[in-house]
Amino acid sequence: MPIVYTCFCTDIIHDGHLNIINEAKKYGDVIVGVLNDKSMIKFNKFPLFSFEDRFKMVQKIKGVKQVVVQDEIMYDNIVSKLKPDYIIHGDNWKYGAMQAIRNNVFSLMDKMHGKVIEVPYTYNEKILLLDSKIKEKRAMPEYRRKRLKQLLNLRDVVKVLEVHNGLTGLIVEKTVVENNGELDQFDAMWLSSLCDSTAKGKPDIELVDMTSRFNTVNEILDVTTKPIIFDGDTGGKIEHFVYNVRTLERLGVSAVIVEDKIGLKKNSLFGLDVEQQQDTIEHFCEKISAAKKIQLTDDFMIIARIESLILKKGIDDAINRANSYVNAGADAIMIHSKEKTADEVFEFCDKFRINNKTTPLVVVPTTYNYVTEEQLYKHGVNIVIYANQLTRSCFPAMEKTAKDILKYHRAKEVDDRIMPIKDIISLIDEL
Ligand code: SPV
Ligand code: MG
Repeated sequence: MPIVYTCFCTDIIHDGHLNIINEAKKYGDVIVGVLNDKSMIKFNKFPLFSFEDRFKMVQKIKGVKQVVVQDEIMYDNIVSKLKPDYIIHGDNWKYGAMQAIRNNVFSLMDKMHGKVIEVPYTYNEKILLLDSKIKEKRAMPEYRRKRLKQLLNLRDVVKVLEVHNGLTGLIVEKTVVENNGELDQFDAMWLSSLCDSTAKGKPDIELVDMTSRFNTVNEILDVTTKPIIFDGDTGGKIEHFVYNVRTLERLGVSAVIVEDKIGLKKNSLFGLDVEQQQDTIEHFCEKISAAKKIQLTDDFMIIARIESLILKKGIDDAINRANSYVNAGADAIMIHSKEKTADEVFEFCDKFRINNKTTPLVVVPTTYNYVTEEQLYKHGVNIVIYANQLTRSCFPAMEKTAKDILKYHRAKEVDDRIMPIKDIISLIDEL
């Protein structure tokens, strides 16, 4: 019997999948691949259920002869292993980033003299409802909150991009690119205090109060499913910080990063140009322990941010602090630097990793932006935060538009470089 292969990348089986199986049966023995977790993530579909459960779910479908694991988004390995006569897929892969998969399958099957069957994607009320229910589930606090810890197990480097409102949240949520035959996307969102303040026209000095910051969080939670790392600045008074940790955890935020400074906080990128004071190790450890004590779930992370390199206190001070903060209960360490090279960050990470192989390391390569995620990974980094790039890209674009409308006394000249209204509307999902 000829072999008909299809791959499922789903948490639920609906009429659309059953339709594919029924079509597939007409051509031969049906083998279904279940995409593994690591690949599901690159596909922008964070699995709600374990791989084992998803595998069993497919095994139960009538008409499926065999279920296998597909461990790459692209089909090269699975095709060379199974040598299918047919590959069958819904025709929805003709659009967006999935076109890369379609091209890959067509070229592989061409070489093998196999055939690709495209079935019209089944859209009906029931399927749309199921899809949106799954999406809603991913947005629920109990699923979203633990996702950062899950990602740390699934990803070499967890990639995080700055957000400061619903729209930037949607960009992080939905942007998927094809690069060198791979699909990729951001894993999580960084709710930067710098960008949240800047969006409100305010300086980054803990002036925007927590009520306002939580409003931003809620705005983003409302339209996204990806995990949030909240920039908690200094955390303020310990007695206040614990309340804010409780709120963040309840909302479904995955982590708070709290920095070891006290007094009037200024943005770290000012370095020694402004007066900034580092907290004592003892007091900051107290802050970390108090937050860990108040936490209710195992999902939430308290990440301790070390400002020693910003304040030119040296690597040894940073390492000493990192070890103390981990002992006080910190779930991860963020090491910040405003140098143009990554040298001091690499040195810190290498030294830290001599005695600590497991505590996740977080970096923010704003000034040493030439460094790649892979280079950072080689030095033991687990989370890379692109902390302000969306704010910095929208500001000059908006300013130029404003200037040109003033210059030409009409909007025609700016139209070619701005987003068509139609595209804006399609970015926003309707319920
Ligand atoms: C932020 O994005 O608000 C940060 C990172 O805290 S930095 O601006 O580099 O201090
Ligand atoms: Mg900040």
